[in-house]
Amino acid sequence: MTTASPGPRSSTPDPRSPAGPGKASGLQAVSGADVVVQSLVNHGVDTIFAYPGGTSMPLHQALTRFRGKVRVVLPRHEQGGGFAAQGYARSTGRVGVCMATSGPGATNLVTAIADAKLDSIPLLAITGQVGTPVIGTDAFQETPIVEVCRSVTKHHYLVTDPADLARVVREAFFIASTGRPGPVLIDLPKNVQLAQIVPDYDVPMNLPGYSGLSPRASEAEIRTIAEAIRQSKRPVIYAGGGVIAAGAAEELGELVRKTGIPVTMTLMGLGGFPGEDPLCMDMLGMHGSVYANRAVDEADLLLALGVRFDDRVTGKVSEFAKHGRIVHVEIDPSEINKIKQVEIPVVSDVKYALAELNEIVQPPQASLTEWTRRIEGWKKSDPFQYNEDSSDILPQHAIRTLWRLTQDRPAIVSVGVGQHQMWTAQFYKFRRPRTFLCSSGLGTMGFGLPAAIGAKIAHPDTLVVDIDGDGSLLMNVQEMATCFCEKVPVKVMLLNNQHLGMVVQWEDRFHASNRAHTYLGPIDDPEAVGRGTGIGPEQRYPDFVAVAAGFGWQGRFVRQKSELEDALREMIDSPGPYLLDVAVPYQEHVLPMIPSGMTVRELIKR
Ligand SMILES: Cc1ncc(C[n+]2csc(CCOP(=O)(O)OP(=O)(O)O)c2C)c(N)n1
Ligand SMILES: [Mg+2]
Repeated sequence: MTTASPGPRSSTPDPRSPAGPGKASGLQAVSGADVVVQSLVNHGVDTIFAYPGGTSMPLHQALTRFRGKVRVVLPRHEQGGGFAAQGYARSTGRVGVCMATSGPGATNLVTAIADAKLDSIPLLAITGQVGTPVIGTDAFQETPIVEVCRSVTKHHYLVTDPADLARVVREAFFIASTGRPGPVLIDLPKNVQLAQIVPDYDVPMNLPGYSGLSPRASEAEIRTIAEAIRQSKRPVIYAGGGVIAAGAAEELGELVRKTGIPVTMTLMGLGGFPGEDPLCMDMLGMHGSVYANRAVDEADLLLALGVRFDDRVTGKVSEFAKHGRIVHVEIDPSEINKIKQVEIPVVSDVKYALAELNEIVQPPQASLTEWTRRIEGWKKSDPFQYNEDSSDILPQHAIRTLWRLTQDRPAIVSVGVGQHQMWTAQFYKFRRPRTFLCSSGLGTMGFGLPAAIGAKIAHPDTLVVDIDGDGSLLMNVQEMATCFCEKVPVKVMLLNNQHLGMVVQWEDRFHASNRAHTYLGPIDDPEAVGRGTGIGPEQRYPDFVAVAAGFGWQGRFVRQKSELEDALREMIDSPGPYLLDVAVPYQEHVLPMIPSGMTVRELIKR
């Protein structure tokens, strides 16, 4: 990745004088589109996921002049491009960049933008727009995408003056990546892209009201946290995505080493603390562990680090962690007391706060032995479990096996949304930050495959596996073409239960198993109304291995437990993209479960 650039490749002498940030350009005029692409290069962008159309053609034409500097990946649907950019961003921490044309191209990006907003992912979305003279006339392929996305972006621009382009791109990177990260949209009318201007890449930003500086806990606040820890007898750390976004996993580990406080993580926090550490209590919340939920309930001190008290974590808010004091360290002041009133709110970059805390923190005065022994007891009596003797391949078993085979090598795992996602969170033990890519806040089916593409492009030497569901995979199945054509050898372990399993689980629990459009096979199959007697090989639909083959992938179907490990090894060792279609029963439920809005006392174990 370079920031200073020797300029676009061209056979004729190039009139431009490209500049890195801080360098002035020459006086030659270039197109607005070239200014945008040069600005991307100046900000270190090496990959962009972009699908062309009428109003973004000048940008694509400009991109061809930067071959060798910026890889342009052509997704097969803009949503796929948006999620691939997210996979790039989530696995690296850098800004992911996607681009689409106006109208349908732009609206196809909306879900990925909203998803990035809820999970605080640094994303730059660039859209073409109709020319400024016709904006507001319902011109061909016009949608007011800034208006559409206003409430799902961290910031957004409609650029009407080409002279603003370099500044806007600079601000967009700054806003997306500083403070609490998030998505920024830049909408670019075609005439602005075509305008000839003399660029100034050194132009200052103009962001009144946004410093981008991360707030820092005061000394007094750090002392208050240290004192709260010293006085606690039953402390628990509740760590979220903010720990990963801040790059604070090491500081968190040090805090735990110094104090012996057990840790539970949110879905976004997984990987922030090693899953196999004896003090790790895994995930908390609706499908979190019994031991984490009990520990939070009984804690006399909850250290909430980079979290937002999501309802999937808290259940009934008034009952959540009500027996103790709560410290909330959070970079975004708007999260403080938003859901849960806390005794010790600290607006701070988590990494800074933990580093300062580690300087002075002491272990709790009273020994934690009894507390950790109780937690050990809960772990023993109620671990995440499944029927290991089942003759079927249970999804939990498949995930455990994949984890066993990949645990000693760097690996990145993405997921779709549903039961397979929750089981992955429960049974794959993540060791490092940015190795679990999961649409958590928005819960978007179809995330897994494109996110894996972005991660694999950013980490070509790392094994990247999408653990997906059959419903979720179909939502962006077209991205298999991207993998093949763009030479991105991701692996898909498909936990294929022929159902929208998570919805089936809720039907079973709350609607007397009445099947309401949750079977993914033909409607005349008795399974569609819940009256089947099992799903034989001939009933399975679609034939995912054939679909994969059609896209040029290798693939294999497994239903025998004895075959699974061999098939997984084949998948891992295969050179190209590979889909392993694993037949799993749909009758399994993700447990434990705290039903929506309830408490640990209503926790369902089986
Ligand atoms: C885009 C989108 N539409 C609908 C939903 C609601 N939903 C949540 S989980 C789920 C079922 C997912 O099925 P599948 O991908 O097969 O995973 P499984 O639960 O079977 O493991 C549905 C429909 C969603 N999360 N996202
Ligand atoms: Mg399914």
